[in-house]
Amino acid sequence: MEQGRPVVALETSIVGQGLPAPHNLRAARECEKAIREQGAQPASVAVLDGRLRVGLGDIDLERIASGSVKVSSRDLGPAIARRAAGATTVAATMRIAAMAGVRFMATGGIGGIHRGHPEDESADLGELAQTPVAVFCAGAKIILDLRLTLERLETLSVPVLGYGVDEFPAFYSRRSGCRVGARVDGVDDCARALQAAWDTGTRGIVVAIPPPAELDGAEEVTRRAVDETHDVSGSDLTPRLLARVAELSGGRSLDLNVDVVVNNARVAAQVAQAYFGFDLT
Ligand code: PSU
Ligand code: MN
Repeated sequence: MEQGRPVVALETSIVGQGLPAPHNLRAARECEKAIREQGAQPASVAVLDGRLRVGLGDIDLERIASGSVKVSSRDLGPAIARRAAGATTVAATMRIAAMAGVRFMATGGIGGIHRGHPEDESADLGELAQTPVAVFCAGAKIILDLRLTLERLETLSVPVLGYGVDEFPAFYSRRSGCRVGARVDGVDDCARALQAAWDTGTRGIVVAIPPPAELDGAEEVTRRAVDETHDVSGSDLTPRLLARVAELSGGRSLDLNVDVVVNNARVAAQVAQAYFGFDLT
């Protein structure tokens, strides 16, 4: 940051809980590489040894991969106090990134409101309402109720920018049937929209990027996974659903998942470069 290089934060709940080995570490390493290739600085975020960490080494990533607790915003205090190895969700990563002055982060998909369980709403949405970080993602997985999730983001006044698209992507699919709030075309247009939004009091922003490839039958597989996890609640639900989608798709969802996250990381780095290239006075 001192050198004026744009920093892109990465969440680690995808490494600790979202993806199984070896896909989890591959996703983390390839995201970091993609960000570096754009001339930006990756900073994976976690809670380790009682400290908030912005920027991890490979050994740290391996610790997260080999056994960590899922840490959302409200879990930060207990995780620090207990010196837990904490893998941060989008919400916790945003909070920590903002504390370090980092405004860009990438992930696969944001959390949201669960299908058939509108009372189960990810803390990612509330964090977006209050923390000034742009979250680059492929929308949200169709394990969620995308329509309700977007309604909630509108209520919370969180901009949802479609990156070259009018439709909100559904992670494994370019189509969701739901419109984004506004469309941006290309790196400069996106960077200007972010700057103008932050200048006018906006805090969190969702930049929704269509996936580079699609998973056939994603909707069907998701329906089954949702049906089979009715007994699961709380923070276990998202990891359980993701694991079941992976099983039911014969592992096809996993490689695509890595490609999606890496693509989002690359776009985040490109937009961060453009943003820091502007005359910010
Ligand atoms: N969506 C994915 N993969 C993930 C997650 C979401 O496709 O790994 C993770 C992110 O870290 C997100 C979290 O912030 O799940 C949301 O969990 P919850 O619904 O418990 O807030
Ligand atoms: Mn939840």
